[in-house]
Amino acid sequence: MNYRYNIFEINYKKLNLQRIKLTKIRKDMEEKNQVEKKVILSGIQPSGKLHIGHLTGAIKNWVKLQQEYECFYTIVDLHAITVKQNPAELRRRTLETAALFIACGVNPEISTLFIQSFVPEHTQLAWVLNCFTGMGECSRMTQFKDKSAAHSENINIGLFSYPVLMAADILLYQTDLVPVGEDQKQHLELTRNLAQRFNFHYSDTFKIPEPYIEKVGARVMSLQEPSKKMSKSDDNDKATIFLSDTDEEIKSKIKRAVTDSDSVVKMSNEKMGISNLMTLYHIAKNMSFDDIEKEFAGKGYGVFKSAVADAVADYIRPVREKYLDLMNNKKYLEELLTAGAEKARKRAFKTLRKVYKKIGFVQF
Ligand code: ATP
Ligand code: LTN
Repeated sequence: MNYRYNIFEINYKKLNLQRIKLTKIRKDMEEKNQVEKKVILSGIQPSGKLHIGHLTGAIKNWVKLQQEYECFYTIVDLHAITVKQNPAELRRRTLETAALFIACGVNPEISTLFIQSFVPEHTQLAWVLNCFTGMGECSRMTQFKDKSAAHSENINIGLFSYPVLMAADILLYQTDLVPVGEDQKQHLELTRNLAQRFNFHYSDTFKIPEPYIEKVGARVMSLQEPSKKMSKSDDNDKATIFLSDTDEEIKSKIKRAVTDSDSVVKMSNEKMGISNLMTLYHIAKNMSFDDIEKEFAGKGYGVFKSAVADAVADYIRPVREKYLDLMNNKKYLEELLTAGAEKARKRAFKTLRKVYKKIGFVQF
């Protein structure tokens, strides 16, 4: 009896030791995986209300990728001030933007959510990168040309070096992938060039990031001028479906969307208005373009627009409801943004320190 009891005790101890060993191995592996997870960074300016283009062009992909990658999503308020902003509105929109990220499915427990101006390393690295960027490079940027035409009274140096600050946002985190809409491709190209230039001068310092641009939804067009991209700063409210719009507002905007004098529902470069509505329907219903063409063959634009209006209203409704809920809990938002910035700073500081050392700044 005694003997049996002893054997059992020895085995138990052994088992326990093994369990401790296994837990340690599992923990080590988890940590290793964490370190090895590829990094994503992306951002949106709090310069206006977010619209359906932000969801389909950027945030939808952020949500899709957040399990597989280590993600940093930022509200780029420093970028927003390159055009005139009302201070109270900027403050409010910054929180609204954070709430909308979460309402669209960004999980703050998995992804790091932060406000750009909370992390001073962004402007610090931007300054260094400014000294490696040619005037010609910035003047070629389409967004600079468009924005300086739209804000001719305020063509400031911040607007000019906007893409350099964006490069700093990305390079600070040793980012692998940048999910953005089609219009940001050129800025990404400049980011890659700057990283390669710096690495060439001073040895490997920055990861060279890749853009991640989905084909469908990467460029949602204005409902009123379908040759222009849908924009939060459009003067015409009817051109844009905001994520905070009510069902009635969404339906009315879609029913009034500019189309053409034809009546055939078909994807075509000559039918930008209809193609844009088909893209929205495709996203909201997850239906192929062929099936959409078949469903509406011979039915005319009236029936089609009504179906798009209902589908998009159904698609946006849960986002709006979650957003309104979050806006009633500002303390929660503020806390998670503060925690996000702390985490972001740890990573950003490591890169900035390396950069400062390489360019010859005295280190203490
Ligand atoms: P603005 O309209 O004020 O000039 P913006 O909306 O282009 O600004 P951001 O708010 O910073 O600029 O854009 C954030 C992200 O949303 C970017 O990845 C951008 O490519 C994407 N995005 C913006 N508009 C659209 C759109 N119409 N279709 C698809 N993606 C878009
Ligand atoms: N310029 C971007 C916003 C932006 C961004 C970034 C996007 C600023 N910094 C870093 C991706 C990564 C725009 O969409 N207008």
